[in-house]
Amino acid sequence: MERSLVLIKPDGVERRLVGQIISIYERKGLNITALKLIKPTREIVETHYVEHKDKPFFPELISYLTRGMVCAMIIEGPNVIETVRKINGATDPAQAEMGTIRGQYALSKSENIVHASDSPESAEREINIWFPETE
Ligand code: 3AN
Repeated sequence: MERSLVLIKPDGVERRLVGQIISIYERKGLNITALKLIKPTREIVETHYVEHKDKPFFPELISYLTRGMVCAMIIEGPNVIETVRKINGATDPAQAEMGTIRGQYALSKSENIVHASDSPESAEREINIWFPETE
């Protein structure tokens, strides 16, 4: 059984899409094993996105993620990392298939509504950042 760290980012919470997005993961048959609403600190978000710290969009990314509430989840299931990334769709919503969350709900590459871990190693690292109490 695999775990993924999934975030509904501030645009998703502001637009009241939390319930709809969670139900997409649940209808697929995945299990949400931890969930919280959190207004993340800059430190949490900078640690989460450390791989992008030298990218030109990093400052914009940090202010986006820290501007409001984020719904953070641990989702479990067989092959969950690949499955959730398929459900979320391509990073650029313009490239995302219409059946995906980003295809349906997002327009912009910088505000693309959801995050999901891209490997088992990333998942464990990210779960430690967002849910240190479960470790
Ligand atoms: P993913 O979230 O699909 O794993 P990453 O890790 O490449 O994609 O990007 C992390 C986040 O950084 C994206 N979810 C998006 O918010 C932001 N981002 C990525 N590329 C760009 C870009 N070219 N311009 C602005 N923001 C970007």
